[in-house]
Amino acid sequence: MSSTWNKIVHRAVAAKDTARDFANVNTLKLGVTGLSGAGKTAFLVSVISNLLAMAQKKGAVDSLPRFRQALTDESGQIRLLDVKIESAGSSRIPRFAYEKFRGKLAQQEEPSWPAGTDKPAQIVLRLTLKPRTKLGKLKGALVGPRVVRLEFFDYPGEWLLDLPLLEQSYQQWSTETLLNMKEAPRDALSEQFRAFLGTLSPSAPADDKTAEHGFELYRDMLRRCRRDAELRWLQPGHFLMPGQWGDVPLHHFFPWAGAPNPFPGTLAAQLRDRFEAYKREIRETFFEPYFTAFNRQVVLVDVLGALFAGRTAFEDTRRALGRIGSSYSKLLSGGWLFGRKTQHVAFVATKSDYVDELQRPHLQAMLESMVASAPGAEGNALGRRFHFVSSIRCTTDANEPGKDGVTTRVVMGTGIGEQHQRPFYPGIVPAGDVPPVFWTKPFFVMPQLRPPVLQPGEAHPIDHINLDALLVDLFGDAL
Ligand SMILES: Nc1nc2c(ncn2[C@@H]2O[C@H](COP(=O)(O)OP(=O)(O)OP(=O)(O)O)[C@@H](O)[C@H]2O)c(=O)[nH]1
Ligand SMILES: [Mg+2]
Repeated sequence: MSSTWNKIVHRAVAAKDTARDFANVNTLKLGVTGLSGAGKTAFLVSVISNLLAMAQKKGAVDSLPRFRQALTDESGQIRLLDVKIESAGSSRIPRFAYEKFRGKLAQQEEPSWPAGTDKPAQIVLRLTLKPRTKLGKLKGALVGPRVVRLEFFDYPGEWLLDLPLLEQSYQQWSTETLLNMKEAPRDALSEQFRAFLGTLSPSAPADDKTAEHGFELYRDMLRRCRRDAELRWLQPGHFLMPGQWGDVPLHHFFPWAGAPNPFPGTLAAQLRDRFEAYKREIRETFFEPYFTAFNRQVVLVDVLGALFAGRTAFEDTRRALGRIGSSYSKLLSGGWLFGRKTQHVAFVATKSDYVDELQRPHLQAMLESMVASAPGAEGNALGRRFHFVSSIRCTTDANEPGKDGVTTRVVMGTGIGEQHQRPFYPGIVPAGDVPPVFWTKPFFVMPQLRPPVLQPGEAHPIDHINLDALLVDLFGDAL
């Protein structure tokens, strides 16, 4: 897509939004982002199900009490009149398959979690509200009730890793990536790729086959880093999740610092040009049209998953988050990233139901220290907030009596494929920075848990932790 075409699309969308505003309809674009497996899809399913349930007053429990409180007026009446999923119209972005995902989670015999996301998807919730102010009431009398459209956007988590890459030149990216490859366990996992680099001459001519072969070796290394070592700082993101493009020549490059100032017609110039073309493509097809159009963003992080994957994997996730956090700081301050729309970003530790109530705030503290760990991320903290949640709560807290009379705090849950509930004791989660002593003991193995029994249908509450507080913080002010 050319940038002129992008501008035309942007203006058309903006004009549509202005016309809607006039008719008492406001649109809020919400980006649900996070590394792969962070819990984005589960989060969206739970948010939608709980909001629909709240509006339709389904379920004996009030599943979003703090959200309800935020929407209650002085006379004690709730201002939310209705929530509906809006028709997808003629959108060219696939509709988020909410009903399918929820249906599978609610299967009685064998409930199943959504599969990993491989392409972007969108869903729009239409909230009808009683006006908040006198002026709003007047406007309501003239042009109809107040409507807030919440546009949620879900996409493959791998793509978030391309955000910091946009800031780098091919030389900078290559130098940094190759330096990282010298550290364990990347050093062993990248042996074949590095041996290939050793065969290249700085003056080698441009050649499609060599570029493709190097790309394959590099991509296979990224896959092994993820599969065998659970590493997360794996760029470019589209190499692991190519999306609609599949395997195309645009991807056929790899990091190489062997010829810093290449002449035209050489392999090094070909790789550099493809890297720049890749940056242009992701900027124009993903970051500009979607990412930067968001008014609010939620960045979900599986802090516990990173912690229990061991020190190297944890440090790697921290590096990825720190770099992403620093890119977000620039985004929030209207820096290099195409102007400013995002008003705030909420960083959220997910799956907090794996630990008991006393430890959940530790996850938030750890996330804060992870995000602030990169150079540049600690400054400009404006607009960054932190939370812990569980979108779909699979456990209950309990006290487990020990043989010596000492009680241990546990969570009770059922592993996937198991029939009975049992206690899980993940140990103590450090609050904030992880001290070196933490890595000296064996880790808790985090099993995938069976989702709770859900009522079938699209508008029933789903048990969660803190989702209501997050929703208030994320868009309560805009309702
Ligand atoms: N116990 C528990 N597990 C959760 C929760 N949320 C997500 N999970 C687990 O985390 C896994 C990944 O969640 P997804 O929502 O698919 O993650 P994602 O961020 O969409 O991942 P990609 O689509 O691959 O980027 C799920 O299959 C569940 O096993 C939660 O609140 N509690
Ligand atoms: Mg997903």
